[in-house]
Amino acid sequence: MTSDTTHYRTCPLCEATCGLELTVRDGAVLRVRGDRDNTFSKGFICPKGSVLHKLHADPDRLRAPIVRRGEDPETATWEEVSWDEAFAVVADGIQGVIDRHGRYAVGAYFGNPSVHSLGTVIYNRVLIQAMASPQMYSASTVDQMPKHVSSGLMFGNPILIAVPDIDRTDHLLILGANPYESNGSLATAPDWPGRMKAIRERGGKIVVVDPRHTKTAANADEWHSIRPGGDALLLCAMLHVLFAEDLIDAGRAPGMTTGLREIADAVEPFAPSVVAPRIGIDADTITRMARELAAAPTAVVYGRIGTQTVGFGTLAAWAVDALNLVTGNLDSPGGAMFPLTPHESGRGKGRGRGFRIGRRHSRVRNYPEVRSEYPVAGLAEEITTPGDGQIRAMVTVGGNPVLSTPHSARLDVAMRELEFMVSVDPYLNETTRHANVILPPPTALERSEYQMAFIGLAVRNFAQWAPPMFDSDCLQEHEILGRLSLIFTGPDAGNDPAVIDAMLLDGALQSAIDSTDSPLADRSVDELRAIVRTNPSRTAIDHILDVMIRTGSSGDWFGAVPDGLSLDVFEQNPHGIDLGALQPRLPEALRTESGTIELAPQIIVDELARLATTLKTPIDTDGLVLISRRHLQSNNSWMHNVEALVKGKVRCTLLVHPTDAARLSLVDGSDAVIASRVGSVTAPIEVTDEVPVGVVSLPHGWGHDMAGTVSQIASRRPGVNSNLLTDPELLDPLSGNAVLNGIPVTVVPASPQF
Ligand SMILES: Nc1nc2c(c(=O)[nH]1)N[C@H]1C(S)=C(S)[C@@H](COP(=O)(O)OP(=O)(O)OC[C@H]3O[C@@H](n4cnc5c(=O)[nH]c(N)nc54)[C@H](O)[C@@H]3O)O[C@H]1N2
Ligand SMILES: Nc1nc2c(c(=O)[nH]1)N[C@H]1C(S)=C(S)[C@@H](COP(=O)(O)OP(=O)(O)OC[C@H]3O[C@@H](n4cnc5c(=O)[nH]c(N)nc54)[C@H](O)[C@@H]3O)O[C@H]1N2
Ligand code: SF4
Ligand SMILES: [Mo]
Repeated sequence: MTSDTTHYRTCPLCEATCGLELTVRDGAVLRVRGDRDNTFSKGFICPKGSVLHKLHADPDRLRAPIVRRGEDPETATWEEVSWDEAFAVVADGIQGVIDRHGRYAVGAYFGNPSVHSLGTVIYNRVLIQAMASPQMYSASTVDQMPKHVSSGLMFGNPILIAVPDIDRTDHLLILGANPYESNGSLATAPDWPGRMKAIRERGGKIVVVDPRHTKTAANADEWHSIRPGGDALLLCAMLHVLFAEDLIDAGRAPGMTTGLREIADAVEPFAPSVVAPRIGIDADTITRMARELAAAPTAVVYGRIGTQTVGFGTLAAWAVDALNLVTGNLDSPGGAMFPLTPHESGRGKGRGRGFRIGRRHSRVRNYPEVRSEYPVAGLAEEITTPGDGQIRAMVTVGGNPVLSTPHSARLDVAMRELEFMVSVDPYLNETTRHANVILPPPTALERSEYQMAFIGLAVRNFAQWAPPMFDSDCLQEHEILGRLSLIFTGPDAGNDPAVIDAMLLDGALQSAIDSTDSPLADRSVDELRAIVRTNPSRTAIDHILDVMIRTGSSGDWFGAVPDGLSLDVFEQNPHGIDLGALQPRLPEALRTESGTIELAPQIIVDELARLATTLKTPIDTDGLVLISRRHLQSNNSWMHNVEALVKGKVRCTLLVHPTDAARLSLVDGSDAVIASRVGSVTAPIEVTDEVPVGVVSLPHGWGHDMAGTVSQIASRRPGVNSNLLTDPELLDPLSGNAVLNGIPVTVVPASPQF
């Protein structure tokens, strides 16, 4: 007789952090359901979460390190090796490149899942430090970098991001986000649909700005189709209305804010009547949107990827917070608020060193550094352009830039030129086929789960931790990164990553002991380390997390605070711990030099002037532009190998408006060639009035027909890679973020229609 066991943990696949209930029988997961008792998600789950165990069981997933034999990634064979052998090959390869070309010749790319795994969130930093190379890249520059820059400039801290308090707001203005499919981003909330419904049920209003009539738009009170790339203009016009009509109410913020007057002047050129013809939303509507925002008891503007992956992305990200501020809704319930996690202290003096970009510049294109990274759109040319500092080796961690970054055909070719590459990844895919060695991490069921990055973006203060459910054949991801770090530190560092674990653990303890008014002032690192390590089943990463939580905002401070939190308390609360609604955190959380919210940093004022100059160019609404889209059953590029998620109707289609279809002789269901400045793809047409005239849409993350990859299911429905069309020379200059929306394209039938 076998008995089922039940396990609770957080789904790590997207930002929503849903609680899952997994039933295990005979060592295998029988069923995954939403955990009804989860204090945050209350049973919500999406189709991806319910197949988490299928990723675990996927026969194509790597379970041991593999080493490539053969030069050509399309025809190479791969050999399974032991972990020690794999690291020996990596050490040789990396050391060789460093000896020949210096350490700046080694670059790294960190992808999206590396932000969803506790091991990588903490140990990526160690690896980056050990590499000591300026050639750092990540998925941030095809995603949210504009928001980091605007937060950095305004609040002094690029990771202090204001999230919409959707559970308490009366008025939600959403731009460039489609949480009905994405389940939300930079606004962690399980069950966005349910929370949006609740806004309307309590008499609130939802307005959506999106070129496409998305499912989110269909569930709102109003939808306004905007021309791709138009959000900065729209938001500046709304600011213009508020200043012109004297509707400014800085709420809690007036004494904390500088730069209001400068912004009043800087938005002067953006009258709704001037902006309207450029964005496709009429002047009266713009004016009404601004007035309604000001009049609502509480209101919040929320802008996401559609507003940020465009040429004025940072300005749009800034304008979102500026509107929240000048309507009295920043740091205020029902507005945009700053989460407080249990793993950070939450204390602060309310000022700091501020935030800078451009402390150095990239080698080939002179792009400014942002958060110690360069734009991934420029990665290929850093590999192919000869000269000092040319990238000759790469490390990739949880990323698939050959599908996910602009003009990816060029990166695919560039990666062939590398002298060495190592990837930390569970799949042999479009990117990792270029690696010499692939080091697979454990699955989400084989590691501790704590969504460190995303609980810091949650619309409620909440956290959940769970231990591994299964043993792994793989090293834990922090051990993999630890050993990679030691390779960069040099042969003398040995190969036992326990040295790094101890350094991080002792460092965390020491800084807690040294913190102002620390209840631990008379305790020693040795004593506390011994306490943390008493539980033998926990890994090094759990020990570090335990210290962060015990000495964090709700911690037990090793007994000094009764009823405080520790990992033990999390273990006793498998459905997660609710820490209440978001609370005002300003001015303490500010890190600007002035100790104020800096509404008008010079960089922003200059960028507003640059935006104003676009008002003088002739209006060009001819031609087609391409935008991206997400589907509930995809997750960027890497979950198309699960049958349950890809079966049914083909999803990688080009959406075209009936008028454009008729004009261009495009027939629903037939193939068309879509071409941009940099490339072309052939995809099936889907005629729909979901997209407006002049706009076409392809999803990203497809194109699984490259030779040399292993994905039996994905390769049967490969789709096409939309990033063969995106242009690497189109960037948001302040953040280096790629432009992924509003790409000029032409579309013609694949075979002429007569
Ligand atoms: N199912 C699923 N969920 C996911 C992901 C996934 O791939 N699949 N990916 C995850 C990741 S990594 C992220 S970052 C998040 C992203 O989450 P979201 O930001 O919600 O992303 P999208 O669903 O792509 O929605 C972006 C919307 O912007 C619109 N848009 C395009 N151009 C413009 C423009 O110029 N202005 C405006 N106002 N709108 C525009 C698009 O039509 C689209 O509806 O989703 C996460 N969740
Ligand atoms: N045109 C267009 N392009 C886009 C977007 C768009 O909207 N339009 N969206 C962009 C956005 S928001 C993002 S975030 C990027 C994503 O870009 P990337 O992060 O580069 O790509 P992913 O598809 O998320 O690839 C994830 C990789 O991580 C691996 N992986 C999965 N789980 C783990 C794990 O636990 N550990 C490790 N080490 N690896 C793991 C997978 O096998 C896969 O190789 O794509 C961007 N590209
Ligand atoms: S919405 Fe996101 S976190 Fe929730 S089950 Fe789906 S993939 Fe997982
Ligand atoms: Mo993303």
